[in-house]
Amino acid sequence: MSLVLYHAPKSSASRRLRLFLEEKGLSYEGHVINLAVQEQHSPAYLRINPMGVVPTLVHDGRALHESSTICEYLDAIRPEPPLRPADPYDLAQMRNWVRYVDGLISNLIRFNWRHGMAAGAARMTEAEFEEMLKSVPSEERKEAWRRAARNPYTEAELDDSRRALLAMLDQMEGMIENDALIGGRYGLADIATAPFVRRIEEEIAPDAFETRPNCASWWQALTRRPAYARADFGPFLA
Ligand SMILES: N[C@@H](CCC(=O)N[C@@H](CS)C(=O)NCC(=O)O)C(=O)O
Repeated sequence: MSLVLYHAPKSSASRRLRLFLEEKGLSYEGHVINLAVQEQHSPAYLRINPMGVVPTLVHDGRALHESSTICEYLDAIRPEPPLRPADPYDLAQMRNWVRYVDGLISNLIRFNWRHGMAAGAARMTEAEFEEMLKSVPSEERKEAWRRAARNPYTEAELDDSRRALLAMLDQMEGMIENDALIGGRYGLADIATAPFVRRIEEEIAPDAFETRPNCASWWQALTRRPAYARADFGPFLA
């Protein structure tokens, strides 16, 4: 089978998919999309990912987008090792958890885009910036670009986002069983959450584990997995 991955090293959705691919033992041809120069908005890339975001996985010539959808697809075509719960209730819980985590992305963006993305956009003239925005497919992302490049998030807004991300850890603290989030078995819920936790521990709230022992143990177990090292999660700030 031919798998071609379009991704960015520091992107959380790309990290999720790389970790999933590694857990499955699937090899792929990787192409880095340079987000700092808006390669994700180029006409060629928009043809395979109309949302203008990474990652995209092309399987035997057919493009797939949305990292969690791609992970489920891979689990369906390569069932071993299973990374989705077999039990229908646990499967439903897993999907709702991943949906919740994905819904937190705007909070992560407030922290992440202050680095490479904002700096790249800050170098553009107003005319260049407005021209670039025309190729951003979603209104939400246009607004995120305007904020990161021209009107940086305030400390109060960053605090709100930090609180939202820590609330995720608080939920995890009550869910974790056997160092896994759903049904006591490692899988997509853990893999989907890992890139967010990586950013929390690295920059957003480095002391978060001190008061959350289950999360600390979960994170230690996850980061000791050989697939985690191969998926190459960082550092973000280098
Ligand atoms: N829900 C999407 C999110 C994809 C996404 O937001 N990707 C970010 C990097 S993590 C991106 O491409 N940002 C660039 C942009 O929005 O211009 C997924 O899971 O695939």
